[in-house]
Amino acid sequence: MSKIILITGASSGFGKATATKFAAGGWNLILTGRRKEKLDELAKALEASYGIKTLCLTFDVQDKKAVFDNLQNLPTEWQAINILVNNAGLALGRDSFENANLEDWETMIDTNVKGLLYASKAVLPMLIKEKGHIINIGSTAGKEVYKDGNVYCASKHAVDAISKAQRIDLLPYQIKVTAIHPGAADTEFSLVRFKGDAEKANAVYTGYTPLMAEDIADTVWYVANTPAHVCINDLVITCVAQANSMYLQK
Ligand code: NDP
Ligand code: 8X3
Repeated sequence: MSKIILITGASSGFGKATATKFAAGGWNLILTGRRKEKLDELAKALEASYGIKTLCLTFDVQDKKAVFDNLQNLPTEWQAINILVNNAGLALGRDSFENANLEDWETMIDTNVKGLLYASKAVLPMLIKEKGHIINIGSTAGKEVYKDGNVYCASKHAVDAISKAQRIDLLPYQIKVTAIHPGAADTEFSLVRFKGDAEKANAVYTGYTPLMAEDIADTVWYVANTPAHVCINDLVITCVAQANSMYLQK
């Protein structure tokens, strides 16, 4: 029987590439995000190409009720979830502490931290049953704080801490918990961060070869396919031009 992976934030970037990678490997997919058309389009294409099954769920991970209503009322055939990828997330703005926007801060905390907690809690009983795997997408921003990164960095440090906590507290259930921390990757991330300013967003990725979404999908695939007794706990991945959050050679 095909295995099931649930990916939050599957409508673009890492989530979309991960969905494609796992579909090619014969997995059935639960795809979530806010943009229904993007999810439906992806699901249709992957079903046609790989003959797998998909379930698209449209909700905002900031909305606690919506997360639990959707994930705790899955059709029976979708409840045996083997992997949860907590990927939905964003940065908003890149401003110094005194200039940063409070609403941006709240959205980042509500999405990157609270959304990840809600999804993990909602899916946990199913993961326990399957002895499953939680894969949290952190960031190099969760390893070192960089200038004007303040609350985005804090939210990803929280992802790092929550991943460690999950690994400890869920030990009795033999659940694997992996945190993947990517550096700069060319997705819609910077377009969202700079609120649609394509020039600013493109500038983030010029002058070097950044990671691509597929690099992270390959990494998710790798950590998901280790032997049953092996858990990759924590993995930092950058392009060759980047050493960490602060050093990038253009
Ligand atoms: P994208 O902007 O391409 O994708 C983000 C995904 O998250 C989209 O599918 C979006 O779907 C979803 N999402 C955002 N907010 C919400 C929300 N409130 N509710 C539900 N879904 C949401 O960026 P990436 O693929 O790059 O980002 C994926 C993850 O990787 C994020 O957690 C990001 O912080 C992290 N990351 C990114 C790096 C990069 O340089 N690109 C590096 C390190 C980490 P929709 O808009 O349809 O809701
Ligand atoms: C995304 C990478 O460097 O913009 O997490 O923080 S960075």
